[in-house]
Amino acid sequence: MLPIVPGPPPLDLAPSAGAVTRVDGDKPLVVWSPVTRAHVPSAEVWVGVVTAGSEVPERVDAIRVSLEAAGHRLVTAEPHDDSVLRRVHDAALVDHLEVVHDEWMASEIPDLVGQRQVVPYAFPTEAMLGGLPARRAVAVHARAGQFGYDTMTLVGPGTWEAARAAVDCALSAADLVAAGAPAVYALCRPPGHHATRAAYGGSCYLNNAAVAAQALRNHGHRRVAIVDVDAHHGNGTAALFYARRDVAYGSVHVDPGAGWFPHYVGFADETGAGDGAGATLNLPLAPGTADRGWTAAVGRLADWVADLGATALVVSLGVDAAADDPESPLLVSVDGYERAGAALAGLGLPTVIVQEGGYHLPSLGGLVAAYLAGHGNGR
Ligand code: SP5
Ligand code: ZN
Repeated sequence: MLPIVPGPPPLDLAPSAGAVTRVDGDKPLVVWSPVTRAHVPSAEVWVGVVTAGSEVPERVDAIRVSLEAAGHRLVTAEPHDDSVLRRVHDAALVDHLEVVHDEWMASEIPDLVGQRQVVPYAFPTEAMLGGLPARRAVAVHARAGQFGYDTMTLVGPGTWEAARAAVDCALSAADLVAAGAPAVYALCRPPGHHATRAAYGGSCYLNNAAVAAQALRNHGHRRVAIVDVDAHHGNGTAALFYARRDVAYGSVHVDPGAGWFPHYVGFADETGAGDGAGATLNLPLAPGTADRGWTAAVGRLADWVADLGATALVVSLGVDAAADDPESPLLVSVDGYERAGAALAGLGLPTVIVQEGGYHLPSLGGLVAAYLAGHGNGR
């Protein structure tokens, strides 16, 4: 086991004097874990340039403080075994993430160039291989590119522990919903919806929402719908369930065809394959879309879920579609997020709400609180 790295001290984000601090049983329970703060991506390498990390541990503090002030009850995630996680992800990815930072630090790279976080540099794409069989790369700096699909998503000393703790948050929330809670919010971090079956990227390592959906299936729900309102298309979740009928995926996001991450997928004509034909719905929006267009799309997703006959819902709650967010050009307001919560609660389905993106620390907590206020505890 790697040592747990606690991450930087929490930001001082205490609610201002006079703020309402109460516990209200009608509000979704919050599951979190302090270990999710152990992942500290001080940098993201973007187009070859070292930029400041955006998916920082202070996100957890900002959300937690806002939800406590709004009267939500917080509980700590229970540890779970790997069975659901390994149903969702390839064993090779899970095993890689668990050991890669140790192997990196034991390699010549830290001494040679001073790089102490795992950053891939070569990628064994089909185009590179040209049909030749790929061997297991001996050098850890090469092997990093087999499992990491971009250079923005670094692995540091606490990344595995944090990502695994986020999975426990999602699994604990699914347990509580399966036991009868109408809606439970999992304060997952790092986020998950860009993680595919066998690769990590887009600031995501393990797919928390996919794990929650699979857990609800294992708890006996016949059909689970995932609604993804993060500003970006959740390519990992979409790919995991693209050919499955038992877990449907619907998403509203900034149009990848307008030049936005994940660039290659997330288009409206992707509707599922095989058994999953018709069980995917992508609603890409033009950059600059604000509340009217965005909430209309969320309403369409809700109608679509109602028609599917789903028995449970997972919401991938990214709040990076907000106007102040630095990572997306959508212009959604706090009121828009509250209305999204109300629209999805209107389905009346047992719901696990999983945190995805959202990077503007001053407004992050208020946006999550607004979504949960709109959602309430179902009906
Ligand atoms: C979960 C989630 O919201 N992931 C976002 C992944 C998209 N990131 C794309 C980043 C593009 C370049 N950002 C430049 C700022 C670097 N600090
Ligand atoms: Zn996002």
